[in-house]
Amino acid sequence: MFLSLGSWSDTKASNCPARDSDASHVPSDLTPEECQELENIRRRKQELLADIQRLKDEIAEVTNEIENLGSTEERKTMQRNKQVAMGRKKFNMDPKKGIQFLIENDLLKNTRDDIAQFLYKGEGLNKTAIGDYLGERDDFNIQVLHSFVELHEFTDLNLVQALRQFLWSFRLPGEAQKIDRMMEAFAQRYCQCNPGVFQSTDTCYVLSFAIIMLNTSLHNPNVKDKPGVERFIAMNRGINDGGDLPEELLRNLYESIKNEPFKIPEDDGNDLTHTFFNPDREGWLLKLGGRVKTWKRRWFILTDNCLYYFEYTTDKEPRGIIPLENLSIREVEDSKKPNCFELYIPDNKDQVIKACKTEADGRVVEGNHTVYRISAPTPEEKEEWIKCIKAAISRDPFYEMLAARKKKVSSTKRH
Ligand code: 4IP
Repeated sequence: MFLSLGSWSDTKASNCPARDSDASHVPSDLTPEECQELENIRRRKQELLADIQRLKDEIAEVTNEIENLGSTEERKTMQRNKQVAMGRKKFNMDPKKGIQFLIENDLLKNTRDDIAQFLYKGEGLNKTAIGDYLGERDDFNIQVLHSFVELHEFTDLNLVQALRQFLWSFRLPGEAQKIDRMMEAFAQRYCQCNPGVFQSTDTCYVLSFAIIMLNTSLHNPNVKDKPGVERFIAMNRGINDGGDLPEELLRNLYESIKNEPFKIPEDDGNDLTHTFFNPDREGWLLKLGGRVKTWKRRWFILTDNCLYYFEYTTDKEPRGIIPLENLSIREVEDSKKPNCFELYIPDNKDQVIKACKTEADGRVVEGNHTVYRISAPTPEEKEEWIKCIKAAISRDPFYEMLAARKKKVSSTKRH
């Protein structure tokens, strides 16, 4: 017999337990057995209802948990992104502190490879800051530098292509020691990826610089004397451990740079161009002629270990160029002009100083000076000029380093 749970309207048996709870729906003419069965059904119904309620509660609980879980994850991700952004900002202001912050907050693993990867991806990072971090002398930073360089793939790229990639991944710092370390690492990696192209890492290093300087000479508007390919080839004679590099290779590299200058990350005006061409000092000075002793007012620019002088500040071509290599500077008294100093060759008072000047007819000729006597407008300016020229003469570690390597690769005998 089937009884619809909600359709009982009466009950006959007053002792029927089903009546207690649902009296108005229990038919009155039920037998005790039917009544018992009804009671069982009623219990099952209640149990089922309880089960349904429990399930509903459980579903609600789980749904709630899922919802909470979602928002916690989201919150966590948001929090993490926020911290990463903060870490990047810190890195851009102070690379070491930024890295430390990211490590302390479990956003970056403290291993050379993870940090190198982070810098290589470079997302949101300032390329000057990357260059500063990679250029640090600290042992760990040097290890990171090597891991960073190893992330670059140079196989089958020519040296210019590899340099393009490398110099775009961060900004080469202005400091000579840093440049040296980074270019050394670059040269090692290039030679590792391209065995047999160069006799030694030093050759690759020296040629890399020859290319960087060529890039400056060809594309910096301040440089008037644009070297041709023959000069570039001549400049690089003997650098392959005493032997010459294949001319075709040099021609290709020259053409590549000529057609497309290096793209160097710019953000604070401290790029390679500035490293080589930022004037150390400039200003008006009086200069005494070499053979004909006339004083001329000239605009002097001290830069790139050279002293240039111009007739007017706006002149594009200098009247004269005095390379400061091997020269010394001293204060002198002059009967006609105040605040004088002289550039001279130490221990050789009769030798003419290596310099060039432009004649009135436009010809470029060698200078005739055994000394360059110069008068500054004030004693203070004299002091400043002497200080800056001394600094330019004595402290040029980068050129010294490069010269030393060049000497090394040029003097090595090939077997
Ligand atoms: C010239 O005198 C100028 O002083 C030149 O200076 C100087 O050349 C010449 O030296 C000197 O003869 P005049 O103009 O009176 O002829 P600038 O070139 O700045 O005009 P330097 O070598 O100093 O540039 P000598 O050595 O060429 O005589």
